[in-house]
Amino acid sequence: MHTQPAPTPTHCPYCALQCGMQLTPDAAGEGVAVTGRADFPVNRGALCGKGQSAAAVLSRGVRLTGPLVRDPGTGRLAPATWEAALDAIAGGLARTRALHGADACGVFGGGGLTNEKAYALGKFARIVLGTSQIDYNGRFCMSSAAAAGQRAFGLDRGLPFPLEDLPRTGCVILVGSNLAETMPPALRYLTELKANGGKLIVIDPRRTRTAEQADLHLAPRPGTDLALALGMLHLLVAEGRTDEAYIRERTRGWAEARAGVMAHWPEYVERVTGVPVPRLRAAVGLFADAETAMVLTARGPEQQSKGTDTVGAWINLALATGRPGTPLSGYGCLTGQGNGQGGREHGQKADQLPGYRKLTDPAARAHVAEVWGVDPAALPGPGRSAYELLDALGGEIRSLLLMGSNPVVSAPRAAHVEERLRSLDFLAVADVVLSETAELADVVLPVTQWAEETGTVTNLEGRVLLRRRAITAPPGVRSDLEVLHELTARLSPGLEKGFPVEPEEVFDELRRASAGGPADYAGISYERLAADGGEGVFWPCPATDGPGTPRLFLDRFATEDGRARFVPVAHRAAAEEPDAEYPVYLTTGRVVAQYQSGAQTRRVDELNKAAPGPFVELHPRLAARLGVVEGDEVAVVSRRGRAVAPARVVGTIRVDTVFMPFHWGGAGRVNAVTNPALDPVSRMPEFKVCAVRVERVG
Ligand SMILES: Nc1nc2c(c(=O)[nH]1)N[C@H]1C(S)=C(S)[C@@H](COP(=O)(O)OP(=O)(O)OC[C@H]3O[C@@H](n4cnc5c(=O)[nH]c(N)nc54)[C@H](O)[C@@H]3O)O[C@H]1N2
Ligand SMILES: Nc1nc2c(c(=O)[nH]1)N[C@H]1C(S)=C(S)[C@@H](COP(=O)(O)OP(=O)(O)OC[C@H]3O[C@@H](n4cnc5c(=O)[nH]c(N)nc54)[C@H](O)[C@@H]3O)O[C@H]1N2
Ligand code: SF4
Ligand SMILES: [Mo]
Repeated sequence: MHTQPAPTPTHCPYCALQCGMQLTPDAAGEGVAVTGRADFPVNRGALCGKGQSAAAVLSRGVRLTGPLVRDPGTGRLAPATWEAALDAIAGGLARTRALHGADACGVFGGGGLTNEKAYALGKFARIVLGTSQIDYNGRFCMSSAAAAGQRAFGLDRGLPFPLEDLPRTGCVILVGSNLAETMPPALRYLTELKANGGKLIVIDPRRTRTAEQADLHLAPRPGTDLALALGMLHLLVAEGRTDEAYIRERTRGWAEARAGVMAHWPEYVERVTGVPVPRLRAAVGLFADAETAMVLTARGPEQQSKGTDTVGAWINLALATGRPGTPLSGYGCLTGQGNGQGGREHGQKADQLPGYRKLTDPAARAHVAEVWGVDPAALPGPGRSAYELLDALGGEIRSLLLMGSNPVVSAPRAAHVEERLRSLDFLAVADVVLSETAELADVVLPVTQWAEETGTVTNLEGRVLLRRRAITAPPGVRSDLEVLHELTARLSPGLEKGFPVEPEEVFDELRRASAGGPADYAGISYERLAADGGEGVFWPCPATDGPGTPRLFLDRFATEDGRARFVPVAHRAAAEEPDAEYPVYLTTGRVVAQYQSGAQTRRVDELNKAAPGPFVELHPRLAARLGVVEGDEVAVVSRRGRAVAPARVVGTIRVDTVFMPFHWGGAGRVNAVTNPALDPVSRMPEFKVCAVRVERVG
């Protein structure tokens, strides 16, 4: 087997920080040693335990090494050849299309896929299958922040500034981010902020490891961030601390937004959020006193059925104090998945074409159709959002191709989603491991992993990075790009030339497709990414001889008139509030040692040792009321289902709230309980708040 002798600089397979790492192949050429790359500015050599142990998933014991096809006799998945597996998928999709029409074929992608894969997957859905029914797990992730950013600034890029700006600002409000556990190397930026005299405010119903770093921690009821932001804005107005010159010169819509906060008296906001008035005032003081300041949101305020308006309210607060588009200040969203940013720009989203273009925009359709060599009229329109697509499986959607997600564990109302997946005529899953979702498939394709393939990803700062192949994949494994090429050759012979298997060729086409769009990659080439010292290039970057754009909006916003928009928003209750039958709030999230649905990290011994299984975090007073002590098995029950896990009794959570991580399937699957109520704009499900009953088991 051929291996590259020298260490290869690349990036982590997991979260959106995309820490730089160095891979050194072992003697057998089957594994790699991982070390942090000190020359990469985002992590400067630091890695969390997941990144450190990522190579374990490359080993043969835990990964898929050959295709599997369900045997009609035994009903079990059995080894098959690639030819047989690809023929079966092409046959399944073609049958569905012939019987029920193109829109009966669904495609589901992921924010972990490289830009090249996300691009090819969207193109495959639209021009090979001809279906409008494609969406991806990023809908569950940052779609509310993306929608709010579009509305306010005319553009969505997670952070409009590099992380290196963070320690030099005066005050950071971190809304619903537990980055000490979800992006550990980024904690350094907060430590440096404080060392420089900057203030940190953390807003989270739990006193997390991140909140422990804060100068001020506010612990609102889950789902009430919108009222909290309006309450802070009310106080700013009342105290005359808004930036009127900035508002006049750089924004529109202030009068209406201002009128909307007048009813949000501090005492009212205290009643809604549970945050005492003096603490609300203290937060306003810290934020308004700071010369420069940032508001950063993550999944806490975003994964709500009003996530778009909630982020809108935080953006309004930032705008009213003159922050966005000024140095060392602004609003940003901490994107989550490895390619959460790029994954939302290049066409695997239901309403979108590459370059962050809109599928409904005739000029965008014409541009992309020309690059793809098809008639613009042949491009389907927008399809269903992720949860709606999963909910339609077995109904209007009869066959599904899934690449890069494990919705049996990660989708809201997961037992229902699992039942929908089982009711399909045909399910194909491409994955690196046999995930809970792959277990349900008719055909499973084993694909190459990060260390075995080259591709680009765009991190949470909008920094486009080159991930390089360091080792050769095992023989039975092929890349996602090869899968799409082979399926195209079977479904639409001739079109496969438009689906090259070389990532660089795909990227060069992506550059042309994105040229002139909001997320313009035209000036970014593999050559440039390899030669730039590995620091990456920030989009938009229209010209090969021009720089990228680390800082957005300094001169103007991306709206037609260059001004940001205040959007008037009003607080509303969560889709499901506690009542006599279901008296407690459930919120959900992550722990440091597991990643997402756990499909990859639950296969790594040292991570399992650190985080062996699910748990229910509850306050000692709630525990006492329920007669529960540490370690007791408790059931968390909602109108949709139940999850059972041991109790963790902690003083760091609100008395009215329990918390569960979502990394496990089986009896402890918290998504059996969560509410699929959707945000009307972003179609984001309400992962962060629903009403439950907690019971001692046995
Ligand atoms: N270890 C680890 N790291 C990861 C991931 C992982 O699975 N594991 N996933 C990656 C991905 S894809 C993502 S999206 C990011 C997510 O990163 P984060 O957003 O930091 O992660 P979460 O734990 O989902 O949520 C953050 C916090 O929101 C709080 N919260 C709950 N409800 C509310 C609410 O109503 N309001 C507010 N203000 N806060 C609330 C929770 O208590 C939690 O501490 O992490 C990335 N990094
Ligand atoms: N209750 C609750 N539920 C949540 C959340 C929450 O906070 N609370 N957060 C939501 C969020 S933010 C997210 S992002 C989702 C994530 O949830 P999922 O979409 O399930 O994400 P992963 O577990 O990362 O699944 C990725 C799958 O793709 C595989 N894979 C990895 N790389 C590749 C590749 O290159 N090609 C292919 N073909 N497969 C690959 C992995 O092995 C894994 O099986 O979960 C959401 N669900
Ligand atoms: S913080 Fe994220 S990118 Fe960095 S090593 Fe950990 S999982 Fe990988
Ligand atoms: Mo995410």
